[in-house]
Amino acid sequence: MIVSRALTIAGSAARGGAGIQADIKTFQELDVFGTSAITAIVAKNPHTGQGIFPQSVEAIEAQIHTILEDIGADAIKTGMLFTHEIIINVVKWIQRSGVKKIVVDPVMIGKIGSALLKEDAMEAMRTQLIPLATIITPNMPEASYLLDGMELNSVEDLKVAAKKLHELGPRYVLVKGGRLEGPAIDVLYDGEQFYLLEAPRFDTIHTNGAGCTYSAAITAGLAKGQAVPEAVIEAKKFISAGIRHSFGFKQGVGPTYHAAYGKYGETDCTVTIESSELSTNYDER
Ligand code: PXL
Repeated sequence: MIVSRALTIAGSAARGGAGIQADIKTFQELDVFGTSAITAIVAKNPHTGQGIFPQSVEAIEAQIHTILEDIGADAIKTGMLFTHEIIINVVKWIQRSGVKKIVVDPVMIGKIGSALLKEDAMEAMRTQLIPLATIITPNMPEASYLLDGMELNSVEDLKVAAKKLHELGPRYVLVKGGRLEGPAIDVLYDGEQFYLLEAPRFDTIHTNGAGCTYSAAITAGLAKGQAVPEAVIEAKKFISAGIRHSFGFKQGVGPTYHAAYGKYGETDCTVTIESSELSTNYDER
């Protein structure tokens, strides 16, 4: 039997909805064997208030080495990397691995505003990791941060941002419009055309880990041999079902429901393809 394999290099979110935990649940739901290298542990100590516990480069290297030696990977996803040192090492290990399907979720800030990337790590993310990516999956604040504070207020702005981010070197860019009003529209760009992915907006605060889950679903699709647009379209359905059926537990922002797509399916997503030539030329703005 052949089972596709995906490796996530990301933070552990002890609450179970985001980070490594979201990735592994998503891989499992999509029938991909998941492995993980934990870069940092995110959980709040009640006595000291410390909320992020980075792992040593040795510990991260040990995990990646063991996984690649014993299991291998058809696709790799990166999530929270936190420091400059971790990023430059992850870049080196990815290059050495020979794995070609790389999903970079440029995690910077959590839903409740916690900094998941140090400021001095930004440049290595932009100039070293992002150029290696098959696809990057920024949300609007992350896209804006990567583009020196560019304001994003509309789907047209998402397209402009996707074009500019494509110049950093990834093969595809997915800018997620979750923070706009109206339907949940994301823009996928491959250098020639835009794919506008539209799903209904659900009225819930429980979206912890939505970005992690979405990019993990893309990674699972790529691991299974899907083309990038196909993987992104299925991932959009996966996360849309997850948000449609999301829930809260005792307190705080609850998780998306990782089993929802498998259990209930999702049909309410549409895709529109546009040539980038026909859309606004951002050089003239
Ligand atoms: O959703 C962003 C995110 C990514 N990675 C880890 C997190 C979070 C948010 O909670 O904890 C480890």
